[in-house]
Amino acid sequence: MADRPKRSADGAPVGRRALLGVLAAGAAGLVAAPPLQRGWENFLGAASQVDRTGLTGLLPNPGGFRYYSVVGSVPRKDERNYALTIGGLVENPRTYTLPELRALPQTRVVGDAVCTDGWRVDNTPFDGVKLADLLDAAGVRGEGTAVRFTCFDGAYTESLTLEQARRSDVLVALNMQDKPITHQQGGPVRLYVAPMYFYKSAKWLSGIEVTEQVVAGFWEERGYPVDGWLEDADRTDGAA
Ligand SMILES: Nc1nc2c(c(=O)[nH]1)N[C@H]1C(S)=C(S)[C@@H](COP(=O)(O)O)O[C@H]1N2
Ligand SMILES: [Mo]
Repeated sequence: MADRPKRSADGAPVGRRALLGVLAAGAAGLVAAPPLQRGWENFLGAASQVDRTGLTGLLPNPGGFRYYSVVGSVPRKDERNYALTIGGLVENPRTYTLPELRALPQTRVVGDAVCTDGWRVDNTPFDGVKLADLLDAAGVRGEGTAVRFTCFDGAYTESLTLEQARRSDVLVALNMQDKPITHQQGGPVRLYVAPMYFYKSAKWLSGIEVTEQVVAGFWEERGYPVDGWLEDADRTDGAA
């Protein structure tokens, strides 16, 4: 992924160098006095407010993950207001609440989270509903060949071919590391596409739409491959 484009600044008011200094100072303070998780999230939120480029991905985060968002602030959703809509080229479009998703059969997938920026967190357990199960329940129509994902951050999108989406290691994930996925990590519901780079695993998932062809996602419009396979991935889904 050496030819990956730099995330371009879209009007960030602070120079990258100046911002890095501010962030480094903040990070140094955090080493001395680790804040409550909530405080850390607020700090990250404030950082991504001034920088919409994903630069906050450089910040270390508990557990080895980096916080990524392409927007400054993302609304919080929980069992009271979360909804996942499945539509497009399906026989039975519907909306699932969080309790409804939790009541469906849960599958565990243990895989790696690998960002194109060079960090990775190996052997991470995710639990949730197989995307294949939701697609089967919705009844994909004959014209459907791909799936488009939308997010309640209002900006991020992703996509998979229908064949990729039906793999046994692609989850609509509710838990990560045996805990409900936090807001910061894309909760209450994110996608987990185990065999691909982590940019495919859309956070804050709110929409699943079956489409006639692949629609390039947020980073894909900016040069990333739609087929974001990890080098060691089994592209034939041998587990299915
Ligand atoms: N909605 C949304 N999903 C997203 C992203 C994002 O910016 N917005 N970034 C992607 C990228 S590039 C990575 S590496 C992971 C980061 O997940 P994390 O913030 O839980 O570490 O989320 C992916 N999904
Ligand atoms: Mo990433």
